[in-house]
Amino acid sequence: MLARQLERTEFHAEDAGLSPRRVVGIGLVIGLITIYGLAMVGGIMKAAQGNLLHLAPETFYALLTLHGAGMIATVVLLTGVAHWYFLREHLTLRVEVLLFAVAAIVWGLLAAAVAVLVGGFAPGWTFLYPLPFVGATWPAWATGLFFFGVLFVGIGFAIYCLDILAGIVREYGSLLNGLALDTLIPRLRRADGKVAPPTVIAATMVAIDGILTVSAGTILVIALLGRWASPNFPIDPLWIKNLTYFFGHTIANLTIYVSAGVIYAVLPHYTQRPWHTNKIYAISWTTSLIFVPWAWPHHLYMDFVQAPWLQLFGEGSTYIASIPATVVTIFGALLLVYRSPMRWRIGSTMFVAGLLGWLIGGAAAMLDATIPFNDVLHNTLWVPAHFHTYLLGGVFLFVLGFASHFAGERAAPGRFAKTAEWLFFVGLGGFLLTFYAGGIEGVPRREAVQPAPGPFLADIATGFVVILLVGLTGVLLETLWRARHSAGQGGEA
Ligand code: HEM
Ligand SMILES: [Cu+2]
Repeated sequence: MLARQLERTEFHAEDAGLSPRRVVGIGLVIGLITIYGLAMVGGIMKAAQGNLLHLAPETFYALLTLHGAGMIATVVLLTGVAHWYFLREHLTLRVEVLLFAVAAIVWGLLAAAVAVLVGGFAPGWTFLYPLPFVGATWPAWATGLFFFGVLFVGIGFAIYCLDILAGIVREYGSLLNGLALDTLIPRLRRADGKVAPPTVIAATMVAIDGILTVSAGTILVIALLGRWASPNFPIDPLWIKNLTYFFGHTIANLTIYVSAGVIYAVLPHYTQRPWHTNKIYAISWTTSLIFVPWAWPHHLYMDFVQAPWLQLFGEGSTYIASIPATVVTIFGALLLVYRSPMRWRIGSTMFVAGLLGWLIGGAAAMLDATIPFNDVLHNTLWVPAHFHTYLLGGVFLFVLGFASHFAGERAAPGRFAKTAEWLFFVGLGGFLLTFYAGGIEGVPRREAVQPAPGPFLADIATGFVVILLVGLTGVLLETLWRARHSAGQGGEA
């Protein structure tokens, strides 16, 4: 009786006109607008590091904090909704849950934006203890609000992950089957012979590691909120630095694995060939599942008080976590594209270019995670160089590719779209190269005022950012135009 009554009063998003496609569209539009704004903030930072613009250092560090935290939360949102869109073909997922997750992340983003833009919160996106508290140029409320924002983003992502895990168990019987381990262990095989496709394998890995990451993030934020409420709250700096990077490294890293799930689902639309599961996917993704949460110590190589075994374990885990999944995805994609009747659209070009960004950025990351190289590259511009390669030049391209697909991009791009795409890629490549050049020259990262040749390189970078933004504007306009002209029809390539 009560259950029935509850059911009647329960909120159904569909009744409010919020179809799954609509909610995905809302997440996509909010995310793309946010990224566009934060990319402009990135350009302003480069201009300020060069000679083109003057910013007070407090303002620079506040923008740096906003850009970093905002970008990470936004790509979690964007890759999340994109993957969810395809996962619904295999799992029963509730649109209400997605809506709630999107709302939580957006609230978190808004809280962080107020903390930074109004309050002036500026310790960098990793808010490494004791930076948020010592020598702060901002009021205490901004610190608290920012942490609540992080908590909200975490809650949104955790809810998203939990609904996916429940969906996988309902559909495939267990999480082991979600990883397609039944291809290896006959005992797990289902009577109906159903095996999880690669996009579901990726979802299983991401959702399990996602819950783990958010749990660590929650402990971290509660500890920091404790310190915020009472200055005598005991915090061990080494413990919290480990926790900070367990959370920060892993959540940023997971966006690549979510993207892989999107690639598995979307590329077959362009190549007109299915992407099948086999034992190699089960092994690679289970390996990533186990080792991704152990890669964070590569952020602590400089901390001589850290246990040496953990340093070596972190180095090994970094390789083991990333190589297998990257290799199977890139090989799989090449096999799918090779000699296929590939339809070259903005969407498919973005996906193929994004794979290249993933590969190059991943290799540059691996170099930095190798102890003798880290001795030289640690906290130089090499670090933002490599992660912008696979986040901006990888994950973001997958998001743009998804947006084109979602908009229903049927015909080949015209002159306008092709020009926009070229400008975007030229700007992107030039921007990234100046970052790497700064790294090789040993210019430190996270500095409002850099030693030479930092400012010179920043001026060149700013020019490339302008080109990138002009191209991006064109690509987004084209996508919008396509969406208007195929309104109401599914997102077929
Ligand atoms: C046109 C696009 C972009 C531009 C111009 C840009 C520019 C910048 C600049 C200048 C910095 C500071 C580097 C330093 O000196 O330490 C930075 C940091 C950062 N960016 Fe971007 N970026 C862009 C896109 C992205 C994207 C797409 C992401 C993630 C998805 C991202 C994530 C970050 C992060 C996490 C940091 C580090 C913040 C910190 O150190 O606390 N950026 N970016
Ligand atoms: Cu890392």
